[in-house]
Amino acid sequence: NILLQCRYSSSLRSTTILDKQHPVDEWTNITSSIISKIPLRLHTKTGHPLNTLRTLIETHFSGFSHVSSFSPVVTPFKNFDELSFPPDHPGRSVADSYYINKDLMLRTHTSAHEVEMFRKGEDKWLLTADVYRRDEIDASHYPVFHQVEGARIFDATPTGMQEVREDNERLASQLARSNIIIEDIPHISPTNPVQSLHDPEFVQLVAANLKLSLNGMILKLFGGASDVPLRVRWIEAYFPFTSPSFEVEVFYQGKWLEILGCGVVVNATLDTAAVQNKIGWAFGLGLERIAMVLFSIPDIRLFWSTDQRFLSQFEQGKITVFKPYSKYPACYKDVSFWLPSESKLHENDFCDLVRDTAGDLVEDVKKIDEFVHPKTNKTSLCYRINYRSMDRSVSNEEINSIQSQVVQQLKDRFNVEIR
Ligand code: FA5
Ligand code: MG
Repeated sequence: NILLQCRYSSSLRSTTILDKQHPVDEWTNITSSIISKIPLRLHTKTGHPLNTLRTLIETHFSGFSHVSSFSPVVTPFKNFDELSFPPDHPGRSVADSYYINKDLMLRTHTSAHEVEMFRKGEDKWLLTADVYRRDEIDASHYPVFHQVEGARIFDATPTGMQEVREDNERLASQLARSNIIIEDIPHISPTNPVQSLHDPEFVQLVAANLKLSLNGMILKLFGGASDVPLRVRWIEAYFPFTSPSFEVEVFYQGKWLEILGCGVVVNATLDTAAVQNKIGWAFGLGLERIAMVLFSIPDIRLFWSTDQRFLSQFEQGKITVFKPYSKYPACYKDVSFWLPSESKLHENDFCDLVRDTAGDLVEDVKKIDEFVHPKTNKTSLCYRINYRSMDRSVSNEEINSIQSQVVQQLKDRFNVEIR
C-alpha cells in the first residue's frame, strides 16, 4: 500500500499512544488527530452530556457492575476473532478500522471486552468506552464515538430459568403502567435462529428479558413527562457474536433513530471466557446519537468542544436543552485532481487526510464530481471541503493555508495531479 508506506516512511518507525511506543508497519493508518483524542475520555468528564447519559443508563441497571477504564488499544484477535467474526469480515480492513500496526488496533466497538468481562466472573455488567471507526465526515459522523455495552447471564438450569421468569414478570408489570407502544417481532425466526447448543424455551425467556430490560431503559431515557406515547420498534439484525440478534429504534422528533444492537450471546464467547452452563444477553449502544436528540445538540463535533459557551450549559446528571450560540461563517474550498492511473483513493483515506491536516475545522467533506477521461482512462475527482470553526472566527488566509497543506499532502501521499 503506497499510501501507508509514504506516510510512515523510514524516518518514522514508531508511534506513541498513551505514553507507550509502538512499532509501525504497512498496516499503520492511525493519524495524529485520532491519537490526540485518545486521552480525552469524554464519557468520564463531570458535567459532560455523554457522562450524564452514561450515568443515567448505569442508574437504570441497578445491581450491574460498571467499568469505564479499559484502554482502546486492543488486538484484532480481541476485537474480531474472539467474537466469532469470520476472517474475511470487511470491518477488519484498513479502510474501516484504525491500526497501530498489524497486531494492534483501536477497538471499533465495546464488544471487544465481552470475553474479558465474562472471564472476571461478572454476571451483570456495563462497560463504557471510546470506540474508533474510519468514516465519512458530517454532522452525525465522527471517527471517535462512545458506546455502552451491557450484559446479563443466567444459570442455564431450571432454577436459573425460574429466576428469569420472575424478573420478566417484574419488568413487564413496570412497563404495563407506562405510555409506550412497542412494535415487537418474534424472539426467534428461521432467519434469526436459536443456537444449536441452546434450549429454545430458555432462549425465549432470555430474549424476553433482554427486550423488557431495554424497553425499560429506553422509557427511562426518552419517556419523560410527555403525554404522547413513546414508540419503540424491534428489528431483526445480524451480529457474529449474538443469535438471535436485534436492533432497536425509537421514534423521536419525527424520525426513527437507531439506538442499539443486541442479542443472545453466542456460546463460543462464554466458552472462551471459561464460563460454563450459562445463557444470557448483551447489547451495545451509541451514546452520541442518543445524547444529540436528548440534549438537542445539532452537530457531533460539539461533544469535543472546549468552548465555555458549550460546556457551561450542562450540569452533571441533568438533561437540558442546548441553546446553540451563533455559528461562525462557513468557508468552502474545492480541490480537483487526476488520480495516477491504476490508483485508487478510498473516500475514508481522503477524509482522514483532511481531518489530519485541518482537525476539527472541517465540518463536512463531499465528493462533488467524479469522471473517467475516455482517452487517458484517468479518474478525475473533485471534493468540496466545508471549513468552519465551532469556537471562533477563522480568517480566509488561515483556511487558504490549511487548504494548500491539504493539496500538498494529496500530492505527496497519493501522487495526484491537481487540476
Ligand atoms: C455494534 O457495535 C455491536 N458491537 C453492538 C452489539 C453489542 C450487538 C452486543 C450485539 C451484542 P453497531 O455497529 O450497529 O453494532 O453499533 C451499535 C450502535 O452504535 C448503533 O446502534 C449506533 O447507536 C451506534 N453507532 C454505530 N456507528 C456509529 C457512528 N458512526 N456514529 C455514532 N454512533 C454510531
Ligand atoms: Mg448497526
